[in-house]
Amino acid sequence: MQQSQLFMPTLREVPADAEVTSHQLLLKAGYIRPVTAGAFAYLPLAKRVLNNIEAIIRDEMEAVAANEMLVPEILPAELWEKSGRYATYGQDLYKFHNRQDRPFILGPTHEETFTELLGADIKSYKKLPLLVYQIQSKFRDEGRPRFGLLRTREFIMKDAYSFTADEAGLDAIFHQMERAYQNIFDRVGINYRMIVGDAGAMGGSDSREFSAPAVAGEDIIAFSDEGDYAANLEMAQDAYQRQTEAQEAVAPLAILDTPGVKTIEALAEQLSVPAAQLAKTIVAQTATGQLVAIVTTGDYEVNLIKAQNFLGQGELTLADEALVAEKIGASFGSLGPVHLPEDVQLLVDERAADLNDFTAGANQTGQHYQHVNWQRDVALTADQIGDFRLVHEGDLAVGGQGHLHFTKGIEIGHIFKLGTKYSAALGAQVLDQNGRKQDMIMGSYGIGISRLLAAVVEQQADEKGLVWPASIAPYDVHLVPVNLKNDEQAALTAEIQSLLTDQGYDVLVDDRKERAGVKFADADLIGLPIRITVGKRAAEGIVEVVARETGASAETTLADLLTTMADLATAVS
Ligand code: 9G3
Repeated sequence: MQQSQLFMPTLREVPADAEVTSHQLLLKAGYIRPVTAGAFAYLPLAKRVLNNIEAIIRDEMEAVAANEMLVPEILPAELWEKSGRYATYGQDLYKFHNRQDRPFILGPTHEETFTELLGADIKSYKKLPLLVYQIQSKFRDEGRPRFGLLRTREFIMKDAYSFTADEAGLDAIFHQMERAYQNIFDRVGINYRMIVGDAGAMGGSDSREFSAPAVAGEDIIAFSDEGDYAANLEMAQDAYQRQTEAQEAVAPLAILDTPGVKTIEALAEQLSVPAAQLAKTIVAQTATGQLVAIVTTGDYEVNLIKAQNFLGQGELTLADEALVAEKIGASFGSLGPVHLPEDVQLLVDERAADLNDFTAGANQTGQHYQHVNWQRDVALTADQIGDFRLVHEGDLAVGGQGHLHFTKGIEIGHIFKLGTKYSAALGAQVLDQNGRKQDMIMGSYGIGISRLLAAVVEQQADEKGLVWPASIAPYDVHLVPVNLKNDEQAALTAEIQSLLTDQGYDVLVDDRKERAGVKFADADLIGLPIRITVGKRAAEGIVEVVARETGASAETTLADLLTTMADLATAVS
């Protein structure tokens, strides 16, 4: 491709509203342009990267016998009324009416569509298992689209759906898709962590989230520096071992006046004891208004998500101070597990359950109990004890392999075991081998393709611009003649272009009438993996080859060009 014919509008500066690297560089390098908030145009270079990512995905989907299809983006509201999701997905769901004033949505995901479609024609278990997928735009009316391609209102997704007659069939496909996703992300060249969903939810572990570590990520991921443990922060677990023997009271319960002490730090200060030896109590409430007191050691924060999953009574929210004062009779900072009102449920984190002779709020404002002993002072049973804490960086990872570190992560893929949630709602049933009707068992599998493109940039760009892995770069080689008016340079450039093209390389020739400095800066900005400069030494048949990622370079002749490129490329990988 001659660069003089390429639509690649680079910018000197980038708009101030571009906050993250990928947004800034993709704008600056002429890869994307905003059309409206949360919706971008993919210019030629970005489209080529998307094509390359999609080719890898198609190859891996083919390998697991997935059928590529394409279904409509405009979907009848009735379809989503059957699953109940028309009502539950509020403002994020694009809704509209057609010329007959009938209600439609723009598809944010397609479980219902594929379930209805396959359910209409698949009636026997003999036709299963089936795996279908599409690569298609999705529409979600995000309240705050931002960070360029990382959070948009229209984005490109590969979404796949599996249909099996039983759980075993789902488990087999789920495992195959897990491997296929690892292959895809490895081939794309993105650094990622796989997060196992909470096993408790539906028997076996019900999901895998693929997260790309990057400062622009919206999730916080806790991962171990040894082994492959990784989890979203709200689910992450450390390897705490409970003490076994019960603990005797050391001294009688004593009231301590703690006027104005509102925080653990202030209490630790007053008592000259570490926060780890104090009990911290927060009060939450369930959707039905039931109060739940949750106790952790003073050095840990309460993890409401873990408590919520433990109780399984829907969302838990922090109770407000007025309600707590009314129901428990004390303000925040003086709450504790001793003498709680009967109707307040008590959960105790296992680290706190192992405290003895400790200080806790007395449930009287400005007062604490000292020398608390669980056995003597609190009617605590084993089923009230669990893991209700947010882990710390440096904690031993659950399973004891390595220590936990935190990183921001970008969710680039997610696979789920769905069971019969959609097939039951939409009547997608097959006759099983005993002739009985059975809802098809489903799984769904997504990759955010446009987000993946941006995640690669977040991880691999440098101060000069984009740096593409060879597997997805828009072109393989940037061929940069310094001065095409010079006959030797023009001839050698043409020879190299035809040699490389014959070898199957995609070559971008910078034939523009620009100074060398501008050409080199633009080459660094758009980030092709290999640059070949044809300059003064063309007369001797010598060109310079530069690897974009490492900056490694070598001078070589036409005869050795392919070898030199290969050497530099392996040095890169
Ligand atoms: C909606 C809206 C936003 C949504 C969803 C539905 C996320 C929704 C989860 C999924 C699950 C899987 C198939 C591919 C893999 C992911 N945001 N999700 O269902 F109506 Cl507005 O999309 N879908």
